[in-house]
Amino acid sequence: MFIKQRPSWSVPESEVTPESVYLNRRKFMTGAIASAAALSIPGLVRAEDTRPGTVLDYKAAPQFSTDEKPAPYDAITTYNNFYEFGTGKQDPSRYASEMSVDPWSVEVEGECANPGKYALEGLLKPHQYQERIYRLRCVEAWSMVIPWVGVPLAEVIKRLEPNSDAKFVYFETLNAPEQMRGQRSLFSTIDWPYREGLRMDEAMNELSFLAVGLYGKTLPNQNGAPIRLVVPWKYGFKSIKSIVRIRFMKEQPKSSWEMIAPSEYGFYANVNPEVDHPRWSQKMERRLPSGVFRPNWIETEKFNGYGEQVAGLYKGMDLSRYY
Ligand SMILES: Nc1nc2c(c(=O)[nH]1)N[C@H]1C(S)=C(S)[C@@H](COP(=O)(O)O)O[C@H]1N2
Ligand SMILES: [Mo]
Repeated sequence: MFIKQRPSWSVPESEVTPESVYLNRRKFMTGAIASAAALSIPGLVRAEDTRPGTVLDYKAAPQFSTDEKPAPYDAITTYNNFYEFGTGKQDPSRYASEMSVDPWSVEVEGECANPGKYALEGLLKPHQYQERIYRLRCVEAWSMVIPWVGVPLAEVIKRLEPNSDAKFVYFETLNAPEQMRGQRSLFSTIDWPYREGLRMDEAMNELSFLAVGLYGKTLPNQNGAPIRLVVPWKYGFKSIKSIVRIRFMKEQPKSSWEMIAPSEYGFYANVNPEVDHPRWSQKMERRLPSGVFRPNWIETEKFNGYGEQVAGLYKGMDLSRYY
């Protein structure tokens, strides 16, 4: 299911934002050239160098990337939802360093030919990393543009060889109360571990992505290190972080937010401005960091603007019923 033509939301490589152009070119600079560049643009280089994480080797995937300007690194890494570390937007950046992400393994189970415990490196090794600049639209009506690095979920799934009974893929986040203070909280509404799932054809869609990095380096813990899902046409809560389990299933799994409030957060959770959340409108969104104030709100697009790629998955389904 690969795109032959450039979709409407993509841009030629020459037009991507200055920062990602810079980050991509950086990979081809060596020795003297790099230090000359460092001298001429010290601010930019210094800002880049202070970012934690390991530099990743990746190819830009402009055919899967928006031309909208990515949010600054600081916004992406200090305004987060990761309830394992608390419900405040700053809690994950404060406390996610208490989680240990190396070594990391992922348990693969259920309806497939290759179950087992995979070291993260083994799961990812055969794949070439891509950079994809996606919009992320939270159900709370804020959004950001984020330059992810990772691999298409479909590529990883193919190697695990799901059988014909595998109709859904289920994911689980790390369950480690000693490392995750939100899991120790008496006020937590989530029945840990955090769980999510996709229908098999959604998981195999070319947009479904397993991210291991952002802005060219390994993911900060607060963004779901070392491996998290990104499904850009669905509300952000589907994009489960810090994955330790992948299970192929016959039956539709229950996701965490669906377990808490099925009338507010459904299994499908496709971004849809026509269907309001029971407690607020989904017509507009606050694109961060600039969109905080009402005059700067923007209109939310159906499927978060990715309808060309995914609308076909839902033919014949009444999307107002499958929130
Ligand atoms: N394990 C886990 N994954 C999670 C969450 C969470 O609380 N726990 N929050 C979700 C929500 S509501 C959103 S909007 C996105 C936010 O991703 P970001 O913080 O990297 O922007 O992560 C999703 N993945
Ligand atoms: Mo969210």
